[in-house]
Amino acid sequence: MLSNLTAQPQDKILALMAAYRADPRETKIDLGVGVYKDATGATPVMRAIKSAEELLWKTQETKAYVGLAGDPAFSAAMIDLVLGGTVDADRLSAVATPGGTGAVRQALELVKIAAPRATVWLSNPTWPNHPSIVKYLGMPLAEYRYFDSQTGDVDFDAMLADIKAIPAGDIVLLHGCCHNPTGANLSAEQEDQIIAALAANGAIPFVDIAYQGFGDGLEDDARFTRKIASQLPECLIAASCSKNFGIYRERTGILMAISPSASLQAVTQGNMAFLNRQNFSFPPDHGARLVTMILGDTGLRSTWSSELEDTRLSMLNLRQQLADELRQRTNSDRFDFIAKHRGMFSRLGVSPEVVETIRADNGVYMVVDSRINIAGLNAHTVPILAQALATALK
Ligand code: PLP
Ligand code: TYF
Repeated sequence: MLSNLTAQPQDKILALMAAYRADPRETKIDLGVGVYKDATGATPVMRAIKSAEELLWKTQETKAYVGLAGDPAFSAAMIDLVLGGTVDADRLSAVATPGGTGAVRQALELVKIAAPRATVWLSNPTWPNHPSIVKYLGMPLAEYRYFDSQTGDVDFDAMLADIKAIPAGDIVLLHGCCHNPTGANLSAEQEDQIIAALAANGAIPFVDIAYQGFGDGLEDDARFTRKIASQLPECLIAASCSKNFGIYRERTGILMAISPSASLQAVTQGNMAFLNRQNFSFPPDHGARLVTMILGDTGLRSTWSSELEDTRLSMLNLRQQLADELRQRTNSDRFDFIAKHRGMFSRLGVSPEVVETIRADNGVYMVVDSRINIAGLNAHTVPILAQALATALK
C-alpha cells in the first residue's frame, strides 16, 4: 500500500528553513519563515505567557478532555479580541482549532458541507497553504488580482473589478490585516469598497487574520474584520494566536462563523463541533488556556499588549531603516513601499535570480518570490541586505 505513494510538493517556506539550517556560513541571515525574532535573533516566550504558564502549573488540577469546541471562555475572549463586540452573540459560533491553519482547514471543510460547488477565491498572491488546502479538499479555486509588483502596493482597481465579478455564494478569502506574503494592505476606504462589492454580489467573505497587533495595533488591525462581520449577513473568520501571543508550537487558533440569523446559530455550531470530532476530536488546550488567562486578567493583558506593541514598533523601525538604506544605496525611491507595508512581511518585487544571487553571495535567505520577514533583520543586518540588493540589481 505505502509503495503507491509519490512525493508531495514541498512548502517553499519550510524548504527554505531547511536550506538555511544547512548553510555553514556564520554571517547567514534568515528572512524566511514568519516567526518573530528580536534584535538578538531569539524568538522569546512572551513575559505574559511565562507568567500565565507558571500560574497554570500551580493551579491546574486536571488535564481531562474539555469539549469538542474547546473552552467556551477561550471563544468568548477571542471573539472579544477580534470582533470587539461588533456582532450579536446569538449569531456567533466558534470552535478552537490547532492553530490558524486548523481554523482555515475547518472553515473550508464547513464550506464543503454547506456549499460543495462554491468556488474559493484567493488573492494572487497569498499564503501558500491557502491554495494547497483548497486543492487538497478538491474544491474549485480561483484567484482575484491583488498586488502590483511595480509599485509594491495593492492593485486596487484590478482587485475591485475581480471581486465585483464573483458570483453570489462563492467564498472570498481575505487577509484580515498584514497581508502575507506582500505586506501591502487596503486603506480603510478601499476596505469599504470591497465590502460594498460583496454586499452587492452576495459572495461570502472568509477572513484569515493571523497577525492582529503586528500592523497598526490591536484595534486598527481588527478594523476590516469587524466591518465585514458587522455589515455583511454572514462570514467565516479564522484567527491565529501563534504570532501575537508567540505560541507558535502550541497550535492555538479559532474558527468563528457568523450566521445570517440567530436561528441558524445552533446548527452552525453543531457542524463546527462535528468537524472537530471528525478530524481530531478535541482541540489543543494549553495555548488556548494561556490566551484566555491573559485576556481575562488586567495585569497580564497589559503586560502582553505592551510587549506586543514593542514587537510591532521594532518591526516598523526596521522597515523605515531598510527603506532609508535602500533609497540611499540604490539612489531611487523604488523600495519606499517597505516603510508603508505592514506586518512581518514585504514582497520586494525582485526576480528569483536576484533572490538566488543574494543567497549565494551574501547568505541572505528570502522566499523565492522575494518575500522577506522584516523581523529577521536587525540594525546591523539592514545595511547588509540593502547593499546586497543594491549590488545584485546593478
Ligand atoms: N494564515 C496566514 C495568512 C498565516 O500567515 C499563518 C501563519 O502564521 C496562518 C494563517 C496560521 O498559522 P498557525 O497555523 O501557525 O497559527
Ligand atoms: O508564512 C509564513 O512564513 C508563516 C509560517 O506551512 C508558516 O505563516 C509557514 C508555512 C506553513 C505554516 C506556517
